[in-house]
Amino acid sequence: IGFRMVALALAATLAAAGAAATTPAPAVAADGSENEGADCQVPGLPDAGSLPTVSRLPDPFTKLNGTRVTTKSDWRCRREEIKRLAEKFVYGEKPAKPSSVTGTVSRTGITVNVSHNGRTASFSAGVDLPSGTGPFPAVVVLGGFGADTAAIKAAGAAVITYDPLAVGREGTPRNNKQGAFYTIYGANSSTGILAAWAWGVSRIIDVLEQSGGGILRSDATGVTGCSRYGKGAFVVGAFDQRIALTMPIESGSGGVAGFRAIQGESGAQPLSSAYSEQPWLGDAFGSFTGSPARLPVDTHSVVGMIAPRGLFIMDNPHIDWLAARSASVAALGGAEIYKALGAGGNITYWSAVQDGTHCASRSEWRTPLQQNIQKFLLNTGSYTGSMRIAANKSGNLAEWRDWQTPTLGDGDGGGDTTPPTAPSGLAASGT
Ligand code: MCU
Repeated sequence: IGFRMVALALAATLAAAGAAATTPAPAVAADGSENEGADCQVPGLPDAGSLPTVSRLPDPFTKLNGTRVTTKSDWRCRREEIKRLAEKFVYGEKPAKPSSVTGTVSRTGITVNVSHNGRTASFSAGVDLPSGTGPFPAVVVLGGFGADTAAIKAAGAAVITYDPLAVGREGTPRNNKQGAFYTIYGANSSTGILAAWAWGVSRIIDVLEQSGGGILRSDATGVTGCSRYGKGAFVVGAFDQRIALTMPIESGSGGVAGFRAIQGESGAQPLSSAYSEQPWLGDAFGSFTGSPARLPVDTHSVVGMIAPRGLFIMDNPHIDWLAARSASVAALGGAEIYKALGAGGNITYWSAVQDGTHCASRSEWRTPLQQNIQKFLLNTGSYTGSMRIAANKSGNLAEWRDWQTPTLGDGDGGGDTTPPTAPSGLAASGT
């Protein structure tokens, strides 16, 4: 194809985008940042010892000062509270961008060099481009199994092959954690390896942003992975608002599954097991494995950290250990946050699948996977998310909450008559 054809195709695309006033902006942070609430004034967090027991899902809409979120724009700083609580009690702190991040992007790979406080570390990732002319959106695939990379590429997105273990190793004791993250922040950091993996993906996006975007776009990144890497994909998406599409697969205990619900789900991996099997969760989570009802945040609120961005949760209802019923509770609870933000169509939960093999490639997911990529990474199509919950692992949200979902105004705090002033992006695309 010559330049002229590309130019014509581009012009046609732009014209189509201009004509379709309903075409949503990519669902990323309004300001394009990793964490847009970093400047929020958050009251002091509670101490672990003074947390009340709350047997149902804590109300995600009640702020630390006891008042409730009333407008969509209030969610920005409520999200920041949830982020800090989730760091303090569940995952450990995910530090902000280090003082120096450099690297390269080629058609086959990405290198990342980080230095901070006199310490340096490097890691790399693979790039596998789809056919066609770039620049391409990309899906970061954690680990080497369970993700349908052929379907991702056929949908028009590149695959970034990321080995999380280079950034946060498994098989280490909690007081001697290893990998690039711990080279920078110390082997006795209390941050768990899921947050370390998330930090690594954020540094890859930093490099994409600096690369000029000739090969891979930095404003259209997705993430996926299965099992332990599904736990990782969930945390990656929750902790970086530059991720437009989060797709955890069979993430189980320590992933999407609600911590409170796991306690009563027959056969589900107990929290004590997930905490001790690997240093996935932060060290502070150790005091909650027997009493998750003391946690001020549960995973429905972590789902809410992803809202209103694209979220496609895939689960396997055939293996009890994978805690799919508890994940459905978290997805249903988190979907209430999406609805309140006017983005109910941006979340999909799908556990109604035939094949019971762990991390199998499933034909049922191929089409919705591609539709999610089209909607959130390519900005095309008219996909609307939904709940496809396997009957044998279907949680009942009504049993898990005593709060109602508020009708949030569009305003900046001055009532619901003021139109939103955010430049782009935060605009809910599910309506
Ligand atoms: C679902 O993810 C984990 C699970 O939590 C572990 O108990 C098990 O050992 O491994 C699963 C996994 O990552 O399988 C690939």
